[in-house]
Order: sequence, then structure tokens, then C-alpha cells
Amino acid sequence: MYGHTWNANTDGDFSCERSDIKAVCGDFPAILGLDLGELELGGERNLDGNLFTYIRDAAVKHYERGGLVSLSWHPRNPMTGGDAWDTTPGTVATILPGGANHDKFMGWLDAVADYISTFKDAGGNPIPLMFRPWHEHDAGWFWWGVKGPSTPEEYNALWVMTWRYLREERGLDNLVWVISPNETGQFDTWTSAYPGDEYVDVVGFDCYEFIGPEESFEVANERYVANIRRCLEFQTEFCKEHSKVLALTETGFEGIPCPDWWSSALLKAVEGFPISYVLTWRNASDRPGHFYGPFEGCACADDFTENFYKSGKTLFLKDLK
Ligand code: BMA
Repeated sequence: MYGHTWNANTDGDFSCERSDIKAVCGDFPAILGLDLGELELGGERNLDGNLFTYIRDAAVKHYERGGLVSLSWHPRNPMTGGDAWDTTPGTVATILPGGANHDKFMGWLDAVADYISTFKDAGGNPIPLMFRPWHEHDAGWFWWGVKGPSTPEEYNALWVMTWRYLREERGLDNLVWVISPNETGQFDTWTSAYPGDEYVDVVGFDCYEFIGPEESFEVANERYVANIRRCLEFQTEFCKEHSKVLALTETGFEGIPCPDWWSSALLKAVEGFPISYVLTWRNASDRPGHFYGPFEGCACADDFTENFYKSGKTLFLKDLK
């Protein structure tokens, strides 16, 4: 839909043939991550300026090529009208049954269900979608977070209410439900803010690399690798016990300043774990420093292709047309 220096929403080329990843290594990524944020407001575009009609077209095209589609949702705060990052305490309580904003929020879920119901292949069949709402809930930055804005009990009730409405009321059986706390490593919070096996299919977590002002890439990479491996060890066991599929649901190093990040950080971090997929975050066309994937001419392109794409340990999506 868009990449580091181009955006179909503004240049009008809706062919879905362009991809920063494909331009670098020759294949599309296997996972396409999309976000429903602001669908609930009823406008034409999501919070990042992507047309909802185009989001759907891109999802269907990607699925028809053989890829997997992941949908996250950064909805506005239903109590204050602020954005997803408005952590005013008590928000979740107001949208649960009996709460002041319950009806309003159910209208938002209705909008999501109406929209998702239109994601169909050429034969008119609903396409499978990995649905990953209420993510990074153990961190402090979203209104559905369980540290301050809500509690684990409220979080679980929100998840189950969302699941029941979409699955049972609206009959959406093409959603694969993905839960992804953040890499806080507070595993007791991960297990208490977990709605139950019946409502979850894939279990993962989100984890990013950060670097201090005086730090070397070596030190930052080492911390990132250790963090991911510690969390993957926990989630691997959790998935075994609960019969769930494991994934690294979001990761990256903003601006990828380390030229061999793909081989010296990401590959090392995930090697040996039975993960089903890794999703790196977006290459924003309107924020030059906000990218997480390689693009033609970027400093990490060679490492990505030679040591990650060609490592024999990764799978991408061939364009078979
Ligand atoms: C965040 C950033 C934001 C974006 C949001 C939803 O992590 O990339 O710029 O609005 O994801 O895509």
C-alpha cells in the first residue's frame, strides 16, 4: 500500500504490485499487517491515511497471492474522544455491559464487523484474517492497558465481549484471534490478562529494539536478542501447555541504524524457536525516519538479502503470476 518513499493513497497507483521488500529481495513479505484504526469514526481513511477500500483490496490481493493478513486496531478512546494512546483511567469499564459507553462501543464493533465481512476472494468466500486487537496491553500506553487504564479482569471481559460479538452475533468465523502483550517480561501479567483458550488461537508478543545515546549496536542488539529469547522461551512453553500457535507479532528497530541488524539481531533472536511468523512494523512514507523494513538503497539492504532472506531459515511470498 505504501513504502518509504511512495504511497498509493496519494499517487493513485492501486495495483498492489509495489513493495519495499520485493524491491530489495525479489519476493513479497509473507505477512501483510494492516490497521483498522479510525474505522469506528466512519471516515474513508484509517489513522495513517490509508483508504479503507484500498486496505481491503490489498488484503484480498495478498491472500490470493498466498500470503497471510494480520489486522490490528488502534481505535480512538471511546470515553474521551482522544486517540488510542489516551490512557484516561476507567475507559474500559465504561464500554463493558452496563457502562455509559457500551452502546456506542458496540456500534464501533458493528462497523468493524460490517467492514471485515466485505473481505472476500474472487469466489465470494471470506478470506482468513489474523485479528489482533487490544495489543501491548501490559504496557502503559493504550487505553485498554492493564496497568492503570484498566485491570486484567476488565481486559479479559473486553476481549471476550469482542470475540462473542464478532464470532457469535455476527458469525465471523474467518478470524484467527491473536493476542500480543508487550515485551515487559512481566509474565504474571501476561497470564492474568489472557481471556482464555477458547477465545485465542495465536499467542505472541511485541518487542522493539532501542538504543541509548552512548550505546554501541553490539550492546543494544545483545539486549534485544536476550529480551526476545526470554519472552519466546516463556511463550513457547505457554503455547505447548495451551495448544496455541506461537508468533513474534511485532518487532523492529526504528530507522534500522545498524546495517547488519537482520542477521546480528533479528535472526539471532528468533533462531531455534517454533515461531509461525514475524511481523516487522511499517515503512511510513510521510515520516522518513519511521521505517522497520528494508527499502532500495537503505544501509541494511545487503544484509537483509544476503544474510536474512537467503539464510535458508526464512520464508517469503513468491509472486507466481
Ligand atoms: C504506530 C505508529 C503510528 C501508527 C500506528 C498504527 O506504531 O507507526 O504512526 O499510526 O502504529 O499504524
